[in-house]
This record gives sequence, structure tokens and C-alpha cells, in this order.
Amino acid sequence: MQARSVAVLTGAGVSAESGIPTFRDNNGLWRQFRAEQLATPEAFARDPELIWKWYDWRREVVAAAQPNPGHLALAEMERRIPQFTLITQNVDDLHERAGSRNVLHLHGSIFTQRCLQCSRESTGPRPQQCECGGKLRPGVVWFGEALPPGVWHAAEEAVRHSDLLLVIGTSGVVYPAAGLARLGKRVVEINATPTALSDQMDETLEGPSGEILPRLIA
Ligand code: BV8
Repeated sequence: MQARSVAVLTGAGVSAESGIPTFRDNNGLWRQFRAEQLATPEAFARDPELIWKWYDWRREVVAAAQPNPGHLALAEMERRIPQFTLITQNVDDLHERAGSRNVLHLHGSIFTQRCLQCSRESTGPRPQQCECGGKLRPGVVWFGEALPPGVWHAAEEAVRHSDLLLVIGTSGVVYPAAGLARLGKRVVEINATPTALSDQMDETLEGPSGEILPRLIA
């Protein structure tokens, strides 16, 4: 890969081979709900305990999962390519556990929680309440909520200045994240199936990212 500056946008598909259910496949226990119904401030206001149950379950699934060869290949790419930025929609920590250093989490992290009263954010095991006595919410970006401005700006800049943008394991239906694909000079999609973004790609590599990415760095 002769590109000097590379940006990567990943979605749930890059963690699928680690056993983490994607959003739009029928992911077992929660298939009777759609992410759009649960991952919202309204759902949390209506039933905070149900929503925390969902996130606690997902935290266990992530903690028990291992990074797959796709995550490891992306960490290797970062070591080899001078200007490399990994942007993810995922809230899991598998990119970091695979060795990626500079990860932009557009939608936050499943292991953080934020106080509804004082907005203090903490990472790790969830206490019953904040030190200030306030209630805690998951530290992720829900539907209808703005992305962290600094992270979004950094992601846009990285894509604008990239020679190559890899769009990996995302259905491309969630905005503004999916809109990054439009900003790339040269955009290559890696996905198990065609997606909403495929027709705007310069190239698509169809198959599991855990198999395709290691071949790219070989
Ligand atoms: C905002 C965190 C405004 C929480 C998530 C109508 C039209 C257009 C847009 C909208 C609309 N109505 C509302 C909107 C906006 C909305 C949106 O885009 N809705 C969609 C559903 C239509 N967006 C928002 O609300 C965003 N905020 O717009 O704010 C604003 C501005 C200023 C001030 C106030 C407000 C916020 C969106 C963030 C939502 N949070 N996650 C949590 O995780 O619990 S989104 C959630 O979906 C995850 O982050 C996930 O990553 C993301 C996207 O899904 P994907 O990653 O693509 O996963 P998916 O399952 O869909 O696809 C998996 C893919 O992998 C598939 O393509 C599959 O083929 C592939 N695959 C599977 N296995 C493999 C594989 N590929 C390779 N290898 C494999 N092995």
C-alpha cells in the first residue's frame, strides 16, 4: 500500500469475528429490540434499569471477547504508515486491546459512564451513583445526540487529508459517521456484503475483514 496518509472508519462488522453481535443482524438476546429503540435518551429516561441491563450485558460480551486478526492488522498498519488515523463507530475496546494507539471513538465507549447531574465521566466498573449523588448514564452517543465535537472534527480532518480511506464493517446507515465516506479522495470498502455506501466506493473488497485485512498487510 503506497498511500502516505491513511484514514480508516470501522463499524460493528470489524468486531463480528470476535463474537460481538452487530447491530443489524439478529443479535440473539436483544433481537426483539432495535438499537434505535434502546440507544436513545428517551429509552433511558423511560426505563434506566432496562437500558443499563442491556449495556451491562454488552460490557460482559466485550470483556469476554478477544481482538480478531482484523483488529491486529489495523494496529500493525498504524505502526507502519506515518500518518494513520483509526476512526471507529464501535463502543468496544478491541481496537485498543489489539494495540491501536490513536483511536477516535465517534460514538463513545461502552466502558465509560457519565453523571446526569455533574457530567463527570469515569471508566471501569459502574458505581451505583456518582460521588455527587447523581445518577449515571452510559458514556456513549445515543441516537439524536451530537457526537463529541472535538472527536468529530479530528475525524473529518483526518479523512480530508488522507490519500486513502478504508471503510470497514459498517452498513453505512448511521450519520454523520457514514458521511465521512464522501470526504475521502480514494475510498475502499471492506465488508462481508454490499452496503448503502458501496456505489460511492472506488473499490470494494467483499469478505470477512478478519481475513482481508491481514492479507492487505502481508
Ligand atoms: C445526530 C452508540 C444530530 C450507542 C450508536 C434519518 C435519515 C438520516 C439520519 C437520521 C435520520 N433520522 C435520524 C437520523 C440521525 C441518526 C441516524 O443516522 N439514524 C439512522 C439509524 C437513520 N444519527 C444520530 O442520531 C447521530 N446523532 O445525528 O445528532 C444532532 C446534532 C447536533 C445536536 C444534536 C443532535 C448519533 C448516531 C450515534 C448512535 N449511536 N452507537 C451504542 O452502541 O449503544 S450507532 C450504532 O450503529 C453503533 O455505533 C454502530 O457501530 C453504528 C453503525 O452501525 P454499524 O457499525 O454499521 O453496524 P451494523 O450492524 O449496522 O452493520 C454491520 C456491518 O458489518 C454490515 O454491513 C455487515 O455486512 C458487516 N459485517 C458483518 N460481519 C462482517 C462484516 N464486515 C466485514 N467482516 C465481517 N466479518
